Amino acid sequence: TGKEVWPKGDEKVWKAGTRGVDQDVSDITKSFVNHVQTSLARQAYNLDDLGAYQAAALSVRDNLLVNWNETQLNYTRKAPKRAYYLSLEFLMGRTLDNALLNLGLKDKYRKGVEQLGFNMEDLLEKERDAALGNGGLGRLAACYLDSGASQELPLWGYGLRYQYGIFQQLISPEGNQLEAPDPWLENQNPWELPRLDVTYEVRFYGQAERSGSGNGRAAWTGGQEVLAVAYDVMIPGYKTKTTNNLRLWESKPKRGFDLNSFNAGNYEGAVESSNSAAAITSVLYPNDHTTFGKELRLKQQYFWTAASLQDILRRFKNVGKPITEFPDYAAIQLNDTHPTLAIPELMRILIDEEELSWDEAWKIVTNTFFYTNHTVLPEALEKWPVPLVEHVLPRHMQIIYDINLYFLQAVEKKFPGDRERLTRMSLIEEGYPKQVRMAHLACIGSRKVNGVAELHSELVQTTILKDFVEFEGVSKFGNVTNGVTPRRWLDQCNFELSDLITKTLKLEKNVWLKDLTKLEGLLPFAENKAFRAEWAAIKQRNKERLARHVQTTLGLEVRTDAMFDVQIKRLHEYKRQTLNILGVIHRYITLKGMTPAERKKSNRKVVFFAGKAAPAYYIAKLTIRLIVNVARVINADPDTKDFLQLYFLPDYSVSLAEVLIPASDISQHISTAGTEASGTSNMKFCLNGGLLLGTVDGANIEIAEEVGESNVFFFGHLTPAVEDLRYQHTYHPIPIEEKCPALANVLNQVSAGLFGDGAPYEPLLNTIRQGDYYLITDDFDSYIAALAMVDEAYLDREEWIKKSIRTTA
Ligand code: 6GP
Repeated sequence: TGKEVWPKGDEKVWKAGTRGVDQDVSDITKSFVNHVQTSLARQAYNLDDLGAYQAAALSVRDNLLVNWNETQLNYTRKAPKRAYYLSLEFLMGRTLDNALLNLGLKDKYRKGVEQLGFNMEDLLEKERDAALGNGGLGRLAACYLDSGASQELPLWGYGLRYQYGIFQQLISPEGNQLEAPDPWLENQNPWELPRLDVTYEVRFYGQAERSGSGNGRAAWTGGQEVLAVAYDVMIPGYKTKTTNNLRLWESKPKRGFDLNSFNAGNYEGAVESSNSAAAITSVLYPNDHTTFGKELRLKQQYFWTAASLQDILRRFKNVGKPITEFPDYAAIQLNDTHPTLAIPELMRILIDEEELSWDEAWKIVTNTFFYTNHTVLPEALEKWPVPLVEHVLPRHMQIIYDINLYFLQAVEKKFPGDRERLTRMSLIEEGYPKQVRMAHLACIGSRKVNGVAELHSELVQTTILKDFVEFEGVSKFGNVTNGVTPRRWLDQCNFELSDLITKTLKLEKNVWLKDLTKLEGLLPFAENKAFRAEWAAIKQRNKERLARHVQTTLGLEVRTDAMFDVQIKRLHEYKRQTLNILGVIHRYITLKGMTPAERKKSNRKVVFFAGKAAPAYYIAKLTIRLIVNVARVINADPDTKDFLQLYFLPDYSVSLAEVLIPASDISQHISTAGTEASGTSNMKFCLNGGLLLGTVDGANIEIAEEVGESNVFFFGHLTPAVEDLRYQHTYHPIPIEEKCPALANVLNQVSAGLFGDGAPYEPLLNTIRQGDYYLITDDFDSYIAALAMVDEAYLDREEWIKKSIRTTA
């Protein structure tokens, strides 16, 4: 291809001018000072911690860029098959600390900034989280990027550069969640690189005219055209030069300004189109597990998939291969159904622009895409009203109808006369309005479909996609259990434990941090008393760090001579924070009924909650309110406050998780069986020596297989029982006083005003008293019994520490 020929000027001069990665402290201080003076236009006199953080970040970024450039050049030269992860969410958290650890430059930077009069920990605290995600799905995407780079795989992420990430959560004096915008780009973002030269046009609305010649082609014209501009975020691998890319798109008007309207004296009209283009990437939708069918969200999905595909195709074309070989050079992973429009969009490009036949195009498409499902909850399965799709994306609606036609013909051929099956499997759900079922489209347009833990993948195959397994064969469907990056979730957030592990295993840190099976080497040390003491001392210091954090952020005093019990995740009825808080109330009532002598014998406990509720999720918000008000009463009660404390930590984030997880003795993963696809924080807690209290659900099951059931506290009904129990609730309800007196008492105390006026909580309490879809009445007694087992186990501290070590191992 002639690519090896040096393209410009004298190669030697270029090479001599190429900056290496900083190696010693004096390089670091030089580049830091240089950024203070030339990038920030400041000096020692007016440099605060935020400015110093920015200078440090810019200097680290220079290092990342050196590696990034080399990695990308290498990919371009070698033209390997590349993987693309399309995700509407990337919950990255902070970058500086992670980048320093991955580059192996943390100690040197610490020394460097100290010489310049700063403290590294203070600078790290100045960084705002990049919170372009809601929860599990978005954090998983971030972990995959870290691991992809660390494993030196040619993996790029594609997402949106939202102006506002997930809202900031505030808690009002009454205990209500309030939402404030998250202006995370306010202080500039040193981790991104605007690529103003990488832009693509994306069309919306307009008309689609079929060519009429029977070749299936159409012309899509008119409507609105907006511009996608690339912003690149460097993703460093751990202890490797490989630095991958996360490309985020920002929307911009194609023409800043409509000159015709302006000349006609319509200034407002002239700016309007520019506003509506910019609005596309203005905000992350804060809903987790629900879809609302909003036009702007549909536009986000199309904008992002259309820009990403153009970019991927341009890169492929540079390789110079025929389009039929596209699947040999690109694999595109769909993170849930959000990017499913990529399927009809690639069909459109291949048919209308590349002029392939339908069959050729479909063959390419179905060898390119891979679909990951993240939930079987019906309210989370995306559906788009046909009239809306027709309006916003007229050509895509035609293509979806065509895909559906050929698909249903094939189904009819295999199952002749089975009308019900056709109705169930159709891409279009009948009704007013008709809706496009995105999971069906993602499934038939992909080469493989996976769930995210064994049980969940099984449920995908036996419930929501059962008909598709019967039609396409089971080999297309599989399981890929989630994982987490041990770099952030152990080495970075729990450096003392990480150092102890390194010392104990007698391995280089980078060896076990890239191969976690090595942790098994810790097992024999569970029997070593001195090792246990070190292990426990680290847990204790992590508790004190968390307590300091609560003290400085909320001004509250947390006891550190207690068991720390943690539940941190999005607020959702299926995750059953309600079960947890009702359990806390039960414990409180029990403690109140004890004599002081009896109380003294009981286990001290501090319970932490954190998590955001979708702004329109009324019941979830009531749960927060209940937690906050129970905390107020319990923490102030002189009878019990030494034995039970409760905290709701506002504004849960990746950074907060990094402080909470290492401090936990026990964490709760207590979803109704069959509802939590996997969970990933359960893995993080275990990695940090925290034990699990959970239901037999999601990845809890596989974790228990690894750590041994004796080290996990399981309770509750199993998945196969759930349907029957719900049936009984509806058709043979048993009064709660009879079925579960302990729970009835707890609910009545809340109603009666033990935690302030009970009336506001009635709608929440009634979800349990009537219907009880998430089976709180069925699982409460076994939950309380499991909590008692946890208490008992914790009283034997040496045995508990053994469990903790075994869990990590
Ligand atoms: C979540 C699942 O609820 C969680 O169990 C899983 O660990 C995580 O995805 C990663 O796979 N799902 C979502 O966050 C979501 O929005 C549509 O699903």
